[in-house]
Order: sequence, then structure tokens, then C-alpha cells
Amino acid sequence: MDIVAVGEPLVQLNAVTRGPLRHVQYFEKHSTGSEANVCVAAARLGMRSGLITRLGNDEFGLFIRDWLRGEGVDVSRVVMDGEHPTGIYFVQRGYPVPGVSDVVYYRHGSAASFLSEEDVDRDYVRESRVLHTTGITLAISESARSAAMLAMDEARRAGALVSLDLNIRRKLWRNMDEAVDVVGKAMAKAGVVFMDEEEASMILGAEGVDAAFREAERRFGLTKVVLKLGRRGSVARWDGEEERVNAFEVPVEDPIGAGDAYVGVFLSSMLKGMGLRKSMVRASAAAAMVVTVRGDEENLPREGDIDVFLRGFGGDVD
Ligand code: KDG
Repeated sequence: MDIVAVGEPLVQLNAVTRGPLRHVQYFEKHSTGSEANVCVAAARLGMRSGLITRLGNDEFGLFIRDWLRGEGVDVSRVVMDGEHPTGIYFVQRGYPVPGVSDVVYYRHGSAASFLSEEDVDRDYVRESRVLHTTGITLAISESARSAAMLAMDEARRAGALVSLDLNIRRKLWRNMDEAVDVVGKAMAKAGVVFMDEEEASMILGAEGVDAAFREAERRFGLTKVVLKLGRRGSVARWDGEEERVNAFEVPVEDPIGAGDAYVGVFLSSMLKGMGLRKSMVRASAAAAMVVTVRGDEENLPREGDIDVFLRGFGGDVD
């Protein structure tokens, strides 16, 4: 595998109309979940990606499994759990803040929260080029956290790149002290970390880009850090090289999933040997494409799509 990810796929029920959920009549069903999104982003670019997880053996679990399989993601390490349901969440769009989406989870006790070390196929992890997980998996349960930590250890020992997106979801942590402690332990195992400025402040106590890079290196020896700055683009430090790339301005339908599109396309592009700047521009393009529609995965680009998108913005990356 090029990329193996550990995490919880979820059914997203996205409000078709904007406004408070109590007045929304129609919801659209999408296959999502941060790590699954990264797997699909990679597969769309022709990479071999696979997901380690548990899904409920229910209609939603079957939907997600078949969707991922159809996208070319390896689902051979997905356990179908007959005892617990697939997690779901609703997306409320444009209320109270226009252009911003809010999530309402129904995932407590979900099948993926029962993910455990036993579900981690060590050979599968060891043979991957990149092992990816997020702070979401670290938050959903103790057993899922252990599974993610084990996979990170195995991958690191085998010489794979361990990728961690902090993805701090306040609704999933009991308190922020726990998040700081657990995410810090995971950062110590990672080779590359993705985060935004709020996460840098929360986890590293770092205000601003330079402080985030400095603290990540000082405390965790991290020389590969990517800061996602939303509408202001992204900035990365990669073994001494530093690049800053603007975001593309597009009409936003639903911003959820942009970060995963960025990570999946960035990692895939780096694995293809495209270099830091080009990988960041392509990742930004993918993030912009994803936010123009509802759903996290439908608008993820295939190779040709990125070039067409970039030409539409007056250039390409080379
Ligand atoms: O990054 C997008 C994800 O956050 C979304 O699909 C839901 O995985 C999700 C989560 O746990 O918030």
C-alpha cells in the first residue's frame, strides 16, 4: 500500500438547505470520515490506499464499505461489526455563521469506537509507505486510540512515514488537558504533522506560524510540518525547506472535508515525487474543489482534474 489509514468512516447527512437543522426537511447521504476521505483522495490519484476500521454490519456500514471499494480503496482490513452501529452525523450549513458548517454527531458507541489493537494487521501497516491517522481516532475511545498508537509505532519501526492530522474536534474530547496529553504522545511518534493555527495554539501553545514550526521541532523533533490556514492558504516546513501557497477563491457550499482533501492530495503528490511546492498547490486545488459541493469525497480530483482546475485559475504548477 502507498497509504494505510486508521480511523472512523461516518455517514454524513448533509442539510440540503441552509439554516438551523430544526427547519431542514431534506438531507443528503454521503460517505465521509476524515481518514476515509484521505484514502479516497489518494485512490482517485491512482495510489494504493487502504483503511483499517470497523463498520456496523448495517445499511450505512454496507453503503460506506461499498462506496470505498468502488473508489478503489482496499477494504480488506475493514471489520463488519454485527453488534454496534455505523456512526452518523448531520451537517448544519450557514447558520449561525454564513459559509461555516457545524456538525452534530451520533457516533457514541459506534462500531469504529470499538476498533482495537487486534484489528491492526501489523504486516499491512509495516508494508505501507505512509501510515495516516488523526486526532479524531485518538479521541473516539481508548481502544481506538491504542489501535492508532500501535499502528504508528509499527509503521515508524518499519521506516514508513507516519502522518498525523491533529484534527481537534472539541466535541469528542472530555477536556482539553486530555487532548494536549494524548495528541502530544502521538506527535512524538509522527514524521509529518498537519494542523491549523488554532490547533497549534491549543496543543503547542504556539501563536503564529514560526512559533508552531519552532515548538513542533523543539518538543517533538518534527522537521515536517504543514499548517493549514484555511482561506489564507497553507505554509509548510519540510526538512529545512519552507513554502507558502495561497488558497483558491471559490464559492463555498460546505467547507467540511477541505482539510482531508488537502492531506490526501499532498501526501499522494509527495509520494509521486512532485516536490513540496507543487504538492501544496495541488492540495490547495483539491481543497477548493471539495468545498464547492456538499459531501467530502464526491469532488475529490483525479489527475486530469487538477490540471484543468489550475488552468481555470490561469496557470499550472510547473
Ligand atoms: O474532516 C472532515 C471530517 O471531519 C468529517 O467527515 C467528519 O470525520 C469526521 C469527524 O470525525 O469529524
